[in-house]
Amino acid sequence: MAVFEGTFTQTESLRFAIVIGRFNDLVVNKLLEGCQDCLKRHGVDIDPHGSQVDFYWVPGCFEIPLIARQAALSHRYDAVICLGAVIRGQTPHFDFVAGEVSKGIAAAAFQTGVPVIFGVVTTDTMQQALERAGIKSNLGWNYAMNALEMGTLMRQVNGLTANSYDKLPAATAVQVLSGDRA
Ligand code: INI
Repeated sequence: MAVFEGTFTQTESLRFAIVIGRFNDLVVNKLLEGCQDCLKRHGVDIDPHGSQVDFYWVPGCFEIPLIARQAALSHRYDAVICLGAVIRGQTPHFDFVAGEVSKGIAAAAFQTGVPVIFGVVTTDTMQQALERAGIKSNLGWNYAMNALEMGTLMRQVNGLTANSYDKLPAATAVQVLSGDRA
C-alpha cells in the first residue's frame, strides 16, 4: 500500500486557471493578490502572458461554476482556483448565490476530475469578508496552497492507477511517497 500527498515544490510545470467573480471587488481583489503572492513565492510564473496561469473574470459568484467547469474540461490546468465573495447583507440573494456557487464548484470538480478550489468567502458582513481578505489573514493565500497541493496530488493519482502502480519498480514507488515525482 502507499501514501499519496501533494507537494509545494517543483511547480514550474504546473498550470492553473483562476476564475474570479468581480462582485464585491474590494474583497475579491485582495483575495486575488494573496493567491498570486502565494503562487509566485512557490515558483509559479503568474504573468498572464506566461505559460502557467490564466485569469478568467466573471460578473459574480453565480457565474463562476460555468467558466470553472469549461476551464477544467479543457484539461489545460492542474487545478482551477475560484475566487469570490458572497456577503449576506439584508437580502435573500445571498442564499441563492452562495448555494449555487458551492454546489456548482463541487460539481465542476467531480464531473471533470480536475481539482476546483472553493475560494469563495461567505460572510454576514463586509467587515468579516475584509478580515478574511487581508485585514487579519488572507484566505487567497490558503486557496493557492490548496491548489498546489491538489494539483500535485492529482498528477500522482492520474499517473499511477492501481494497475500501473503494481508494475512499477520499488524505487519509483519510494519516489512517489517522498513527493519526488510531483
Ligand atoms: N455575487 C457575488 O459574487 N457576491 C454577492 O454577494 C452577490 N450578491 O449578494 O448579490 C452576488 N450577486 C451577483 C450574482 O453573482 C450574479 O452575478 C448576478 O445575479 C447575475 O447572474
